[in-house]
Amino acid sequence: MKTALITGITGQDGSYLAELLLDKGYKVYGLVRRTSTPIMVNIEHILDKIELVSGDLTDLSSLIRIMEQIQPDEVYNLAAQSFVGTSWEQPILTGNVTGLAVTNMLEAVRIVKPDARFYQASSSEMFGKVVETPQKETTPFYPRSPYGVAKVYGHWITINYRESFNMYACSGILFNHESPRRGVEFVTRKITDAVAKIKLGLANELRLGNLDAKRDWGFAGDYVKAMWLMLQQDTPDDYVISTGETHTVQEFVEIAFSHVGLKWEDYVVIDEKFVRPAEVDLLLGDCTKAKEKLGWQLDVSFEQLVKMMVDEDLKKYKRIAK
Ligand code: NDP
Ligand code: GDR
Repeated sequence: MKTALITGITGQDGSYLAELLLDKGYKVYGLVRRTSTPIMVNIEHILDKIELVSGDLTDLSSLIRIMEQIQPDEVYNLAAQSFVGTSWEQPILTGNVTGLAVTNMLEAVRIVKPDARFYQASSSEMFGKVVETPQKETTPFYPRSPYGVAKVYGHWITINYRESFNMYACSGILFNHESPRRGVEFVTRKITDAVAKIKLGLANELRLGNLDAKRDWGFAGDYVKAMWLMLQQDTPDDYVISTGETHTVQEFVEIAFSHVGLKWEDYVVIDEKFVRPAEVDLLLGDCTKAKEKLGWQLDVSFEQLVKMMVDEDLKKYKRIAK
């Protein structure tokens, strides 16, 4: 039986990855940080099948202790301050957790279990300002937020440990991926949550920022399969994971509202508060390498994703109303 450690297990991706690894017969450990009120909503249904270990990405001693205890075959580093908007409000924390702490994880692996395979959650935010489209593994980075800058650090330190210490370390450059488990501050879930509330008479408007931004949005359940595949190859490498389609925030809004028979123009209000100091205008990924070398493929389309998220939020609010 293989053993895996997932950091960020309480998040969207951590929960889907834990399910995938359990299905494959892994013993799954999840790193969780201490909070006054633990929020386990994404992993509640698998709590009896996984083991949680207490630590923090910024605390190397806790990571070393955990690595010694678990001796994992695979380490998936998904933990991060992952919200781009917050990265302007907390740039130093974001730099510490999303950037520098990747070195803590790599050091813990190098010191305790150097033959463990390591996955780093890199991001299309590293591409930032449009230099080339579609964006692929060789496209130069031009990050546009403290979050993007921190991810570039995490990306390169992962490559550096691979090259310096011959570690099996991979970086997945994942484009936006969403699901009903997405945090409600991210635009997709913010939209589907509001659409459900409006439909059920629980809200009457949705305040958004830039509707023109374009994103390459996929389904998180499809993307965690690529993480696993990256750690099963003969040699470690970096891969772009994307759908190869781009859509504006407005298109997402249109589909979500029309799915419940409403006109978006009647409810959406533009609020400058949600416009960012610097924007990433266009993300569109070319994942040819992942398709060819990993045999990775998508199952859920953009339209299916939007509808799935709206339907789940509708179900949630109907349940609460009962
Ligand atoms: P989430 O925000 O849903 O999850 C982030 C996780 O990190 C949570 O489990 C959180 O724990 C944990 N975490 C935050 N700070 C610390 C810390 N100091 N120590 C330990 N754990 C911590 O993110 P996603 O699941 O969406 O994304 C997973 C990873 O992939 C992130 O690194 C993200 O930046 C990256 N990524 C995501 C993309 C996407 O579209 N979803 C695209 C590209 C990259 P807690 O519950 O305690 O807050
Ligand atoms: P992003 O995701 O920044 O791409 O990062 P987010 O959903 O926050 O924003 C997407 C786009 O929507 C625009 N937007 C708004 N965004 C939010 N959150 N709220 C709004 O009201 C709003 N109105 C318009 C944004 O300006 C932006 O252009 C996500 C995260 O998961 C990162 O961790 C990950 O690395 C990248 O995707 C790839």
